[in-house]
This record gives sequence, C-alpha cells and structure tokens, in this order.
Amino acid sequence: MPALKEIFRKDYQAPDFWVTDVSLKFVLSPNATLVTTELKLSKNTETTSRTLVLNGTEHSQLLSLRINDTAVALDDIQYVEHDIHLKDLQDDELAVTLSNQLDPANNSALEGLYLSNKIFCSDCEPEGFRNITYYPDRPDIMAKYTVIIIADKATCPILLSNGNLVEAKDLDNGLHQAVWHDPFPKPSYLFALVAGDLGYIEDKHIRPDGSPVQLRIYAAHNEVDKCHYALGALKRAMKWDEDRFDLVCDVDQYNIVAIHDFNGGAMENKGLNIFNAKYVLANSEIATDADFETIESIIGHEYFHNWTGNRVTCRDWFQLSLQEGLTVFRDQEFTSDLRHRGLKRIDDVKMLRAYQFPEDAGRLKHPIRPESYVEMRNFYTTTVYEKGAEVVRLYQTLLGEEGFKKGLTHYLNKFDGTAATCDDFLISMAEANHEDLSGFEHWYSQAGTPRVQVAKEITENGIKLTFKQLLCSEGSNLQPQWIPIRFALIGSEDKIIYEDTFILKSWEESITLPCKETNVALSLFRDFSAPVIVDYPYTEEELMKIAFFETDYFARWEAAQRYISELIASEQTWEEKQAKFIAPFNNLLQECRQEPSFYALFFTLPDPISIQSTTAEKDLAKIWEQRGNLIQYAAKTYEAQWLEIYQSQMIGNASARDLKNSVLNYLATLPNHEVTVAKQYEAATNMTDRMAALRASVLNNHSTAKTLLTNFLEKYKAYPSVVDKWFALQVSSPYITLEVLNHLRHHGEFNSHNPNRVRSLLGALGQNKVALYQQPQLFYPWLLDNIMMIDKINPQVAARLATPFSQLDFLKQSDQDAIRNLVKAQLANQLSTNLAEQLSKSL
Ligand code: 0A1
Ligand code: ZN
Repeated sequence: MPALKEIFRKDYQAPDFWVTDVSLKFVLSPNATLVTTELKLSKNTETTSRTLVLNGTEHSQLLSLRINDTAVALDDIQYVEHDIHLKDLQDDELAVTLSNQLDPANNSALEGLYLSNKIFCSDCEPEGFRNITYYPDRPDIMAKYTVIIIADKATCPILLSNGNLVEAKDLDNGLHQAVWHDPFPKPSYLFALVAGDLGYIEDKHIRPDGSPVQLRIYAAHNEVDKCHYALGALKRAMKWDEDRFDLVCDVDQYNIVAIHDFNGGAMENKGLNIFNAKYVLANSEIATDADFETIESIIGHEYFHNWTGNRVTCRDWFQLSLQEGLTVFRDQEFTSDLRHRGLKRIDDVKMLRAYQFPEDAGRLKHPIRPESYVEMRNFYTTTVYEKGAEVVRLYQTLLGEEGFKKGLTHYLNKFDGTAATCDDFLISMAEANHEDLSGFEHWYSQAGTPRVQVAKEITENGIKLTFKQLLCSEGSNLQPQWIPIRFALIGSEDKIIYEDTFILKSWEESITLPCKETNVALSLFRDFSAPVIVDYPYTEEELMKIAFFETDYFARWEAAQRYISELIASEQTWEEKQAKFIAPFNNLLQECRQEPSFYALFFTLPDPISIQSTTAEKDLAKIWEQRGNLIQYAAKTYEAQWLEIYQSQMIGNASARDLKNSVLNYLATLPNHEVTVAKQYEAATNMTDRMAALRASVLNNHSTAKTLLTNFLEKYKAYPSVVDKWFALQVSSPYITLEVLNHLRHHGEFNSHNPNRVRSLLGALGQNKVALYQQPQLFYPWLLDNIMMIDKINPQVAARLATPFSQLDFLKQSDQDAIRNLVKAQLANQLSTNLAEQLSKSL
C-alpha cells in the first residue's frame, strides 16, 4: 500500500504568489502533445515567505523552465514528490515560462488531457490541471487565461477552450490554430480544452437586456440529432436563474460537449461545460422519462455553477460543499419549479436515504466540510453534495424564499471574483437577513445523521410535544444542530387542525400546542424539513390518517412507506399482514387516476434495504421474500382493478406511464401476466415502456427474460447509454449468479476503460444488497478482484466502486468480518492512493 499523506483543513495557508495571467499553447498530438505555459505572477503581500510551488505529476515530462529571462537547468530544479518548489524568489512581479510533453492517448485515468473516441478532452477538477502543466493548482488562485490550440485540421476541425474565440486561422502542413481568451479570472480546475471532429446544434438565449448568448452543444456527428432536448433544458435553466435569483448569463458563447469516456457526470468549466454523453444525448427511443428529468437537472446544475462555483469559487477543497451543496439545492429548486415540487422532494429524499444515510453511518463518514483528506477525488460524495444541499435548504426553510434570495444575492455580491468559505456563506445569509444563524455552523463540522426523538403527551393545557436530538458524530465537544421541524396535527374529522414549524435549537425542548382534541395524528417533518432520522412511535391508525389526509406529498408518501415497513417487520401472522396490507388498496385503486405519478410512487414498496435500516427486522432475505409475496397477494386480490387501471393509462403522457408501469410491477408477479409484460415490451414506442417491461421480466425471473434481453441488446447495440442499462439491469437482479457476472465481464460489449460501462457492472453489483446479503462469500471477492483490475486503469473510478466495502453493517456479523479480512489482505498489494484511502478507512 502507498504511504497515505493526510491533508488537514486547519493547515490552510494562502499562497506566496498569485497568478494574474496564464497563456497556454497546445500543439496537439495523440502521443506527444506539446504544452507551453507562460505565467505572470505577483507576490501575495500578506505572506512573508517567497516560495512558488508548481504542482505536477509523473504524467508530464518537463522540457524547459525559465524564470523571468533566466533559464533554469532541469537538474537544478528542486522537487517535493512531483511538485516543483522555487524558493527565495526576490521579485514581486514574476514571469515563468515552461514547456512539457503529454501522452493523452495513454491517459486511461481520464484526468488532465486525454482522448475519448479520438476527441481530445480535458477534465481538471479538482487537481487534474497539474497533469497538463506545472502550475500552482489550487482553487484560491484565480487568473485570466489565453489558450492557443494547434492541431491537424482534418482530424481536429473543432478547437475549443473557455471564453471567447478571438482568432482562428490555417497554418502550414495541414495544421490550424484557434485562440481563446477568457476574461473572467478562474481557478485552474475550471480550465477546459476540447478538440476533434465534432458536429453541433445551436440556438440562442436572449438576456433581459436584449443581448443574445450563443448556445451550442457539440457531439459526434451521428449524435447531434440527440442533443435537442439538452439544448432546450439549457435555455430553461438560463431563464429560470433570471426569474428566480436575478442571475444572468455572463458569457456570450456557452458551449457544451458530450464525451463518452468521462469520470464524473459533467463539469462546469467556464463557458465550456463537458458532459458525460449519457447526460446529454436523449430522445424517447433511447431515454426514459426519468432520464429526461435527470438530463434537465444536470444541464441546469452545470449552468447554475456559473454563479455558484465559478464567479464565486471555493478557497480550498475542504469547502467543496460551498459550491456543490448550494448548486445541488439550486438544481433541485429548478426541477421543483418546472415540474412537481412534492414529487421532486420525495425523489430527492429517496436518493438521500439510499446513498447518503448509509455513507453517514459507514466507515467513510465525514462532515459536509471534511477536516482532512488523502485524495480529494474521494470526497465528491453524496454527503458533500446531497447532504450539503439539505443544509442549504435549512436556510431557506428558516428564512423563507425571499430571505434566502436576499442572502444569496448578498453572498454573490460580496464574494464575486473570489474564492470563499462555508463560513462566508453562513455569515452572508445572517447579515442579509439580520438573523443569528450560529446554530447552523455545527451542520458543517459534525458528521452522522442526527436522530430526533419525539414524544406526544396529552395534558390539561393541550398537546405537549417533546423533541430530543441525538448526534452520532465523533468528538467530545458535540454541539446541538439547529433542526427545523415542520409538523401538523390531523384531527378526528380527518382535517389538518394545526400546523407550524418549530426550530429545535438545543438538545431537548418541549412545546405545548393549544389543542383540545385528543385523538389526533401527528405528522412530523413535513416536506422532510431536515435531514434526520425520526424516532416516533406512530400508531397504525396515525399512519393511515397521514397517508390519506395529509396535504403534504412527502408526509403522505412517508406514512405509507412506514406503514408497510413496520408491517413487514412486525410479529403478526402472515394472514394478518396480508389483510392489513391490502386494506387501503380499495380506496387507492379508486383514486389513483387523479394523480398518476404520485400514486405510482405510493404503490412502489420501500426497498428491502430501507425496510431493514428503519425497522427491527434485520434478515434481508426474509424482508425481500415477504415484500415480494405481499405485492403478489395484492396483485392477485385486485387483479381485475389493476388490469383496468393498466389499460386506462395506455395512451398518455409521462404521468400515465408512471402509473401504468407501477401497476405492471404488480401484474408481473402473476404467472398469467408474463405475457402482458412481454406484450408491452414488444409494443413499446418509447424507452420508458420498453425498459419497464424488460425490468419487470428480469426482476421477476420470467421465462421470457432471456429472449427479451437478447432482443434488447440487438436493437440498441449502437447506443452506449442503453447498453449500460442492459448491463446494470441484469446485475441488479436478486437472482444474479456468478456465472452471469463472469459472462458479462467477458462480454464483447464490456469495456474496462469506459467508466459508465464499468459502473453498469461493478457499481450495480455494489448496490445489489439482496444478492450481496445472500451470497457475500461469492460476490464480494469477485467485486474486489475486479476493482483491483480497474484500479490499474482508472484509480478514481476504482475508488468510488469500493464504497460498498465501507458499508457492511447490513450483513450478518460473521460475513462482515470475513469481508474485512479480504480487504485487509488486498491492502498488501499494489494499489493507487485513491483506492488505498477508501479501503484502509473501510477497516
Ligand atoms: N463539479 C462537477 C463534478 C465533477 C467532479 C470531478 C470531475 O472529474 C474528476 C468531474 C465532475 C459537478 O458538480 O458537476
Ligand atoms: Zn456540481
């Protein structure tokens, strides 16, 4: 295992030199790209030492270095690991010129400059720029960039970088050159370069002052016809940011490029967003309704970064949640405003609980603002992103939409063009609203999901509620976090008789509500008003009341999920469980056509792992079996009604498809409806319906599944994101076997160099908790071996795939021990620092 060097937040120091201007010249060639870098620097008057650190890596071969007009002999250069340390520089203004050579074609880690399908492409966040040139690669150094790109015109007709194209001309020998200038100072992680044979579509956005922004989406020539939806989404995002936050696009050319080999989802490089192609390319033939929504939100996310991330960036990487939590919050609000706020909230909470809660309870847990890291790339986590967004949402819950906007505007004005911290954000919110928000501070420094215990007591003066918070963070000096609790009381006439928001600011507080009714249902954390686990002994009657009579979508859905989870975990007889499970369906089946998408969520039972983590039942196999049996029992009991709903939603929009396909999941459990599933697969005119049928067939182990899978691959071989779905679906089946895994691993369509394809196999297995629970001794060693193989190609992707090894609590104790021994043994082998950090912390 490599030595792991930990970097601490408390050790932040400002640099001795700022960079004001960067000039980069690239002469592109797949195996020998020449980079010439000219830097203008000036002394930071706030520090006394005079050392310039130019970060580098083993991937770039330094050819020359000059400081002002003096050449530095390569042998005289002092390195600390791969970083150049230039000490005792006496001038306050400096010019540094250097040249180096890169091998993009062999950059399988996809950080820095690499080739994807013959397209030159860069990815620099967080510390990839140092793979391109030697540079003080830290986000608090913001400079203006001029980029000259020279390449072969026949193979690379398109040459792109950040900012504005200021010159384009032909050169000798079939070469051509483009010069881009970005007038906005930016940190190095926002640098981007793309060059290759690409097509594009374009449109424009008209800003409030009447001026246009030219919008282009670039993709492979045969894919540009699938970019129209993304382009529309970009226009909607621009308009929304103007309407909601008065934030206007500040560049005249806004380019997006779709790339097939990409480590992340997308990247907000100034004026030149680079996207994982799966989040751009879409039409109804290859993308599901859910895919369309995801694409819209990611297009929005990267655009919203232009203000929250680019104009104001983070001072150091510990502050990543400053821009990511805030920008996720903004993209969530975008989707909520354009689509359905209540349903969006349910989706986001499902995602938070499925991925972030386990992370916050596992061995890689960290606060949204971590205190230390070894490899920053390992901290692009659901905690920093999604829990970070929940923390930003707390401000809005407390201050209201107007107060939040006031705070955001103040923050952006105050820190425009600079690199800021999470504290700066909190203080801005407080200043703009003249509020004390000090209790929010602890959300940034304490890890773990807080638990809130609630007790309800009927007293002479009314209903007394007691709230108590329990934190599971480490450290001796834990402080209570401010927790907004939205709640309501539903009275005996099934109406809401009281609603309020209480801010829990200390460890324990009580309130008494002036309410004389005694038979009330208490609905807690409406709209999921804080990212906590709620301990309250709901009665079945209370849950039913909330599920049927609450007005808050999240609360209704949540109550139904709890009802089912508790039922499955309870000690009642199977007959009692069946009876109680199907009782509500009589009404639900009548009502569901009024709000198809909501009822589709309502009909979808909680995942086995969610039932296990929220109840006393720990046998995941038993949960999975009972859950399946209940679905089948409801399917059988109401078969005629299900079928009638199913048929009524045949022609319709996305909501109709939601409902129809949730009903299909019931019907698919009945042997006589295998044919219904197969028919839907064949007759489908869009990917939503086709995929839903294929999924129902595979997850119910239908005899037709194999034929449908073969047909599916044949049909969609040319579409990478669809082939990814084909892999992931098979791997997420509870019936998966080692034989099928090996078959997929050696399938002609598997590609260990493509992150999406790797994730569709190894990522999907890590998420298949039912299979992992049942046969840990088979699947974990297989997964680890394959992660080790990927680590040799792409450490960043491998490290991410290893997170399941840090979340073993759902397994039997003896299985956990065996797997940790397996991990321990692997640590003796050669691994990247990325993977070593994740695996060693998992022990
Ligand atoms: N800033 C991007 C996330 C991202 C991070 C790292 C990447 O490459 C290593 C790429 C993208 C976002 O939040 O969308
Ligand atoms: Zn982001």
